[in-house]
Amino acid sequence: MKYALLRKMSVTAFSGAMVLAASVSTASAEWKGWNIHVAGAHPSSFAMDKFAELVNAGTEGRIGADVFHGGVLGNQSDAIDQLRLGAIQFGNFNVGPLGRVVPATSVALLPFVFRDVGHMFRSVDGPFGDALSAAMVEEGILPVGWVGSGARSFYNNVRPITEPADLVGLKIRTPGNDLWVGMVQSLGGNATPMDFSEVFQALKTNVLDGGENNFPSFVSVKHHEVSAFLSLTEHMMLPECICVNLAAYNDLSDADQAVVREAGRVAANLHRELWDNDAAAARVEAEAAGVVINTIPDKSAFQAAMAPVYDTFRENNPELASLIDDIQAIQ
Ligand code: GTR
Repeated sequence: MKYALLRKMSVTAFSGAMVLAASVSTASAEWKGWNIHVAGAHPSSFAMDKFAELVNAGTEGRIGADVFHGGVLGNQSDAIDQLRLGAIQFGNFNVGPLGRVVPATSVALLPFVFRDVGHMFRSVDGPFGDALSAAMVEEGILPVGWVGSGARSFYNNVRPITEPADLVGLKIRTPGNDLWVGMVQSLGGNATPMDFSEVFQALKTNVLDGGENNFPSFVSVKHHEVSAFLSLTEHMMLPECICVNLAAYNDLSDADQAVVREAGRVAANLHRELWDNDAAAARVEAEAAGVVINTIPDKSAFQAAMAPVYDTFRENNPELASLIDDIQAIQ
């Protein structure tokens, strides 16, 4: 699917939102916010708090936004459903779990689809991000701020990973998305989909050998305390977004809609500003706890081993295949 078409979808969806906004209610609305990360210990948590703070102040109480940290409102997949149904009004999601309802977002989950974090930001801040936003709006999810989440790498309790063969037979946790499972399987790993909240205990009791994540997430939920090796495969650089229930947004006045969009922009910027320092500090903390970290200077063997994931994706989603080419063409 080409950007032009998706852009058109976006404009249509947004103009629909504008028409609905004509019937404005001034009653105060309670907005529940879902955050998977623990309070005060992850850039996403600070960004979500900032979003709620700005929405509350800017709407002068017409919205009462409250963030529920630590995934207490449910796992990510359920939270996405709840947001679409309007049981919660905002949340921060990553493209992986979103892929179940918005297949276009799974393009950003393909291993090594972004060359580096800068390439990911240029993609998400440009037409590719617009395309994802438009596809999400079609499903009742309005992104108001896109952020990054560094790079994800494998960690485990058996051996350092230096080549794909090192993953053979390891029981590796994945979030819920078939692409993630396929990626681990392409490396010979035993992929085990599991909710984020269950991974710590599963690592501790050796139900899992390992998982994969970025430094802030690895450390904020203490996986570094129950993992021996972290290998910098940096196989995924996932965009994440602060999202709002489209219907709740449509119920707002034009002025309050502007407050929500601006809060999303500021909160996303805060997340981007905090990320690098937080990731560096988390890495230091992991090393101090004894996690042995190894780099992988040449990742081409991993890229080659994961190539079948692309073939399967293109076969299953022919209408999305051009988005892969479009990302790869971005300099
Ligand atoms: C984190 C991400 C979460 C969630 C989690 C996981 O890095 O921010 O949205 O996807 O990883 O592994 O489940």
